[in-house]
Amino acid sequence: MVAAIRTRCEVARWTVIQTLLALGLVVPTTGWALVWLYGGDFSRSVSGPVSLRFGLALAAIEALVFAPIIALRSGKTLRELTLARDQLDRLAHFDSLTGLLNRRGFDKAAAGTLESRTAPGRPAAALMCDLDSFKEINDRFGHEFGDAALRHVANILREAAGGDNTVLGRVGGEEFALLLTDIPKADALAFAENLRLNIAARPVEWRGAKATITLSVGFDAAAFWQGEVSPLLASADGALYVAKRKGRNRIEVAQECLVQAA
Ligand code: GH3
Ligand code: MG
Ligand code: MG
Repeated sequence: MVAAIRTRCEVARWTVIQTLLALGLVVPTTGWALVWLYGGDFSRSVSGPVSLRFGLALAAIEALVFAPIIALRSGKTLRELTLARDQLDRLAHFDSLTGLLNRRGFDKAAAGTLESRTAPGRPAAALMCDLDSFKEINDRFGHEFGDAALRHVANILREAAGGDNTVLGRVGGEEFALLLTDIPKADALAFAENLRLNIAARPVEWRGAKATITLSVGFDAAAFWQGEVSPLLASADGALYVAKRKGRNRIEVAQECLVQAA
């Protein structure tokens, strides 16, 4: 954000400079054009055609000097604006701690994936994952260890989720969401179970401390999903609460009645 504001100040500064340069080009040229037009009074010492040639030569020199400067500065300004826009876009859609999509980025990517893949209706599954008793991890090992644990879990999820058919995001403090498309329900469930076991089997190690992290998962799948992703995610979220209630470190599959294709 600070960089974006700095870029805006820079753009304003260079807009002023460019305007002055452009004026530097236009004003003398206009002046010489006037000398040429009303020659007699202004140019007693130079005749009409001489003042014209002189004016044109001056304009050409100014154009040769200033045009590349203006063009270079405009190119730089455009590059800076593009960079600032990309940076803002990144901040809006990605989580800075883990590098995963944030909630907004996840929703956008999930909607795009479903739109491009579902017609006329393809299998899709949603996983809502929440780290178990994470407050205790923070309380016991410190917030920085907690951050390292979040990065660690994010890396395991990222490894597992590689591929065009999966959208992964950190959608809350210690909550992650996955959308799997074009995958049968049984395979998606096996994927989720594998993920849960993998995270439990790979403890976080950071600055001499070590802790095992476990994950509760709410799962929902539809054989032919059409429409928005939010009902599928909401249904998986409902199942997540059941997984917590039933003791954590487990996967809970949403009840069939909650699986509704739009
Ligand atoms: P449960 O098993 O019911 O999910 O228990 P929990 O302790 O994981 O859940 P709770 O909602 O009580 O606490 C979530 C904790 O996650 C509290 C909060 O400080 C921590 N947390 C959220 N975001 C971050 C973060 O970015 N870094 C760190 N270190 N901790 C975070
Ligand atoms: Mg939790
Ligand atoms: Mg939570």
